[in-house]
Amino acid sequence: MRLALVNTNRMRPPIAPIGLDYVAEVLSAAGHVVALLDLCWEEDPGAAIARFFGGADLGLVGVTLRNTDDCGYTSRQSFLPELAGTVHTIRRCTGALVVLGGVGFSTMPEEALALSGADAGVWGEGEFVLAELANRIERGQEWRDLPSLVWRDSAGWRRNAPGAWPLEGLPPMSRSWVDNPRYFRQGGQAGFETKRGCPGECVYCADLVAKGNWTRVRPPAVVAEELLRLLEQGIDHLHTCDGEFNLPAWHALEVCRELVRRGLGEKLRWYAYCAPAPFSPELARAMRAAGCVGINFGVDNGDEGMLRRLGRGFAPEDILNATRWSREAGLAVMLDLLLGAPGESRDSLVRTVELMRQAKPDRVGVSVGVRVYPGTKLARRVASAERPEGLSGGGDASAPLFFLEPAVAPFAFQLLDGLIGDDPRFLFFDPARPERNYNYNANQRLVEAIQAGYRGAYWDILRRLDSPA
Ligand code: B12
Repeated sequence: MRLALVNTNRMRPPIAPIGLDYVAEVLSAAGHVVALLDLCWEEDPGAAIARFFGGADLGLVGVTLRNTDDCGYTSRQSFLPELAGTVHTIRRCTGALVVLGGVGFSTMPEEALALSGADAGVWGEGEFVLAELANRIERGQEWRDLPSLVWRDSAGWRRNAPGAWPLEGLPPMSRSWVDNPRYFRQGGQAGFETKRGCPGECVYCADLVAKGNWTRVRPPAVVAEELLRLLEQGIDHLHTCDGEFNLPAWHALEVCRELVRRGLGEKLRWYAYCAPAPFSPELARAMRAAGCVGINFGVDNGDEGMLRRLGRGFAPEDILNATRWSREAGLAVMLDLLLGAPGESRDSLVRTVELMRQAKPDRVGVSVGVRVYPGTKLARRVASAERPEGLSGGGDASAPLFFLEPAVAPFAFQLLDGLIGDDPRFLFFDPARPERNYNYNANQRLVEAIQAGYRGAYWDILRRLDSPA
């Protein structure tokens, strides 16, 4: 069957839609003819859609939504209205079935479908379901029973039970469906995935509701082959696209050993998201040997009680150790904070900034105000009758919902400013401070740095801009 895939993410700096790269590969391997429309590169998306779909005879259109919004308490840009506009324009140009997918979509499938008017969606990973959907449509068979499908009948929304597919079943990824070299030139990096799903229990986490809490790992040799395909395209700076690279740690070690065995450690420079535990000096050294140059630890908070309330499985001591071991191994370290969750207090904020200073990372990302996703423990908690205050936004699907602990809301920003002062290691998730902003949505400072030749993780590019070697 002939089908089309559409990328709707137009954020700058641009991040390649690796999900569509993978989905396209699998559809093609299943014998379908795939055309990809990447709206990231189009000045006039409406005209591009009309051009692309004009006269095309298609059986299916897949549309990806990576980000529902930019998740910034101070910026709050939603991409759902734009998605709705794109789906309406596609509908005017083709009668083919329109199916949504993507991690953003999977955080709130019913809302995204209702708002956009698409026919159905696929929750979680898309490769297997979309290929089977195309097969069934081609054969004129019923498809509404497919696993992971979200659809509507007269009784309302239906979410079919998720499927479980071992990733060994994926074909080798050529990474050729998306213009990865162009993304590299303008976005400074490419992504690669070594595993899916995260076993963590963080109360606020979107990954959990969008991908599930069961981990699926990819064979290390397959990961290495994929990195070679990117290297062949001149792409040597990468970022992991796993929830956390070191969960499970044994798999992270195996991937690193495979990259070393293939001599990729000297050819690549990559960055990873990691949890502060389980971590070890051995893993830090293995990652460095495999070409990793920086780790972003999502630590959230430096206060023991807050870490427990957030459902994090580590203690402040683990943050200190992970940072020290990484730096000793020659890795740059970013510690990412998520402040203002239920229970935050003046003391916990002070303790957190103190712990960050004690840890001595290269950069600290300060994000205040927590995005509340439907289906998370946090959503259940803040929506309960005892705790309605602290919420903002959420009036309709395109106004992202946030929580900021009312006990610190009146002074949190000012207190943090005072505690941090002009320490250049601290970045803020705040477009109103362009020189220290690590919200990557419409980040002009990064766009210009990448244009000037900087490559790598964005926090590390910001670090290098501030302290040129
Ligand atoms: C790695 C990562 C980053 C890296 C990207 C590195 C890179 N070079 O790719 C960096 C640090 C740059 C980054 C930045 C941002 N990120 Co980010 N990021 C992630 C992370 C961890 C992985 C994303 C990924 O690529 N996964 C791997 C691919 C293969 O999976 P996938 O895209 O989900 O695709 C699969 C399915 O969704 C599905 N699918 C995809 N498309 C389609 C289409 C159809 C039709 C179908 C049927 C299926 C389908 O099939 C695919 C294969 O199985 C996710 C969390 C997560 N675990 O997914 C957050 C995440 C996507 N990011 C998020 C956010 C908010 C951002 C930023 C907006 C933050 C900011 N304001 O700066 C920016 C946006 C950047 C941009 N230009 O888009 C949020 C989005 C939440 C939301 N509300 O939508 C997430 C979910 C994190 C979170 N928990 O909050 N990010």
